[in-house]
Amino acid sequence: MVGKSTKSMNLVREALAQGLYTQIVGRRIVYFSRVGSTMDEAAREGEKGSEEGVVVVADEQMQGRGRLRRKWVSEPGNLYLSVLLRPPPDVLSLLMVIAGVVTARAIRESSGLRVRLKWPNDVMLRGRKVAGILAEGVATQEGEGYVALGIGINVNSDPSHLPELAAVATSLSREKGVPLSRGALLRHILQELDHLYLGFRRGDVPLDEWRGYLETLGRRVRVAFQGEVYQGLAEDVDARGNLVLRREDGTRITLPAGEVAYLR
Ligand code: BT5
Repeated sequence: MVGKSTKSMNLVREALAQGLYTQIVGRRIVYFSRVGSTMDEAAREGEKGSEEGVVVVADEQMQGRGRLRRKWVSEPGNLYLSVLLRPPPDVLSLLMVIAGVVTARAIRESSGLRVRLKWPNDVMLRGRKVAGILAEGVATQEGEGYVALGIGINVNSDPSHLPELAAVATSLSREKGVPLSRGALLRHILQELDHLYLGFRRGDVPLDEWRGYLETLGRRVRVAFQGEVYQGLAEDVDARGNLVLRREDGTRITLPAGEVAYLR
């Protein structure tokens, strides 16, 4: 069952036009034409005890964010959403796996474009970042913790007019050459997320599909993590989504997160 949103708006109306077939994700959709960050709004829903599956979507964010307080440029024309989930504790890295697969599938289904993933959370199209994923969790002793799972996708507005993003960012429409429907993309995201999240609650994680999207594997990389820099071959990911790095001296290290730079 999908609840009705409280305001009328094109993006959500378009997403729901053909029906939304989900059990959890999108039970309720909260829409903002402009918001600080959908992450904060999803967290607000989490704090007030809302059921999981609430989706917060915005046309524009004034304080869109990435990891480590970095900025996520959030102009109108793109898709910004956060989903409130209440998974078991300690699964943030697995939710990143799910969100990566969801994003890759939804982009392909709605545009035909095939993205790759740069471990852990960058969604890449022809070597440039087209989307980002962010999971923020709050654990409580009473077991009422929650996760806000955020996805930002450059759909019709290409942030590469900004000097700092010119070389590294792109949008779906720029790569496709035509404007794309944000509503259709949103619908695919919600349906794929619902499907994979239901599977996840039964213990299924689409690790092999995720591996297949990961452009990072098999490459020589430098990874910055918590003030240290590690260098080596990105050999594999383990069952929790951690990166397995084989260092030049042959030893292996497993990294749960970090900033990857490719080496030649
Ligand atoms: C991410 O962080 O990639 C996660 C981005 C998550 C954004 C969504 S939008 C909906 C929800 N609400 C929020 O406030 N956030 C989530 P990170 O790996 O830290 O990447 C951030 C870096 O990506 C920045 O430092 C820039 O270099 C680059 N960047 C910023 N805006 C971009 C954009 N629109 N497109 C491509 N790259 C961008």
